[in-house]
Amino acid sequence: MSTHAVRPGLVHPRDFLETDRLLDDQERLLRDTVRRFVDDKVLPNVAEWFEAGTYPREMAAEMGALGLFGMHLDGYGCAGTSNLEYGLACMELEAGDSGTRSFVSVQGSLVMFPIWAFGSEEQKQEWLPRMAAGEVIGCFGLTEADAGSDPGSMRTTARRDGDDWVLNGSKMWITNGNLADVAVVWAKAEEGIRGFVVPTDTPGFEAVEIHQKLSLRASVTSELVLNDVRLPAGAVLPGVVGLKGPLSCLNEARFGILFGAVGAGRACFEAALDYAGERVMFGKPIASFQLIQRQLAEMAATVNQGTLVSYQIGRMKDAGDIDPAHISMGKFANVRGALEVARTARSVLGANGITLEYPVIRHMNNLESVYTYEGTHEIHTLIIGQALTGIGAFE
Ligand code: TGC
Ligand code: FAD
Repeated sequence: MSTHAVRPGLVHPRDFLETDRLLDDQERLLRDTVRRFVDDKVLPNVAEWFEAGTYPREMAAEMGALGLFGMHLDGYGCAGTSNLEYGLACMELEAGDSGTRSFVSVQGSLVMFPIWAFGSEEQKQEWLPRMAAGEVIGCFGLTEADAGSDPGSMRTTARRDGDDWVLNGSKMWITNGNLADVAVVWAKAEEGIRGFVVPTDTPGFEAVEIHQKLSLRASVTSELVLNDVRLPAGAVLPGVVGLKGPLSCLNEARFGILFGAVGAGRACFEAALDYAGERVMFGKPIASFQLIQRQLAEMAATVNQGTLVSYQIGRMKDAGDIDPAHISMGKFANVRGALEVARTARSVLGANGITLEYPVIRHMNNLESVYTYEGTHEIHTLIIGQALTGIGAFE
């Protein structure tokens, strides 16, 4: 029996499909707490950081106090939230700026996660509680100048010398490299790729900041140079050998990114919606023109679709029922969608769309990096293609 419940006037423009209803009270509380943090601590300052090309180290303690680092891990000072809650936090952080979400992704998913999953008890005790608190900052060195999409072709080596390990090589495009106290570095040993926990004050380790970026400017990016970096036997992550080590970390970070991108897209859509209502041209708000309404409708649909995709992938990960290709599908669809939304919103804002007074071009430029890092759009296309056909087309 039909309930005849379809009535006009029920739409909330900022949550068209009532995705809020899909969350429980605890999830909404966490999301709202992170949203307030972003409103208070990120949004008032981020244009300045972006223009200066810096990220303040003090933010680490603030985010640590909020329990944002390694938040979906258990024990060792970590908050032990669900995966969906971690995703919701990323969504809010990236609605502020991709650089802030990146900071949290790298710290929690790329540095704490491998220590938590593959580290010795000593490594966990030594690093995780201080990283969770934001007292110690980490970075993750996988990519090299000539080994980006194909990290298996890395040239950085790890050689045994008695009980010690000696690392040589370099890593490129490393988020937080110059801020980090510790680096998880992946290197080729005789038995295969191994992960090493490297204090950044170890002799032979150098971080060189990369300048002149026009994307992710409110985030520090560096080259790491490893010149005969001598480490004790206890520096190697004992629990994993091979490329699956770093790739498992990427699953965690890509999961956060597929939520985060929706946050950035949502911020752009909301800026465009507000602007269209206020901006008067030809004697009317531009929101009254059909072409602008079409752009708003496209953006709203993309943001709502992305939110639904995120929540579904979050629930799948919490159920322990997820393949890396599911995460790739989310990253592929949501980052592409967010970039389309950002470019559309930029156009709705006209000339105002190119300044840092509004968040839109900052998000748009950031999303160009998000499209490339953590597996380029093309690499995720191929991961999905392989899952669909059973045929790998990477080479
Ligand atoms: P392939 O032969 O397919 O696999 C090698 C081994 O790894 C296993 N594996 C995975 N394990 C866990 N999670 C995954 N997602 C996995 N994908 C593959 C696989 O089963 C195999 O295990 P085993 O036991 O048989 O040895 O590897 P391939 O060399 O053909 O590469 C596949 C490819 C291209 C998909 C992979 O290399 C890739 O994902 N490339 C993209 C590299 C990338 O994403 N780099 C990101 C660097 S970090 C970063 O960008 C941080 S940005 C800052 C921020 O997050 O904000
Ligand atoms: P390439 O691999 O050279 O790709 C160039 C182009 O070729 C892309 O369009 C790509 O999709 C395409 N391509 C490559 N292979 C194929 C193929 N088989 N089929 C079809 N097309 C293909 N890395 C880290 O390890 N740690 C970090 O903290 C980190 N932070 C980053 C921060 C920023 C701001 C940026 C921009 C990057 C960061 N990266 C980091 C590096 C990032 O992961 C790499 O840039 C990314 O994996 C792509 O590698 P690449 O830039 O060498 O591009």
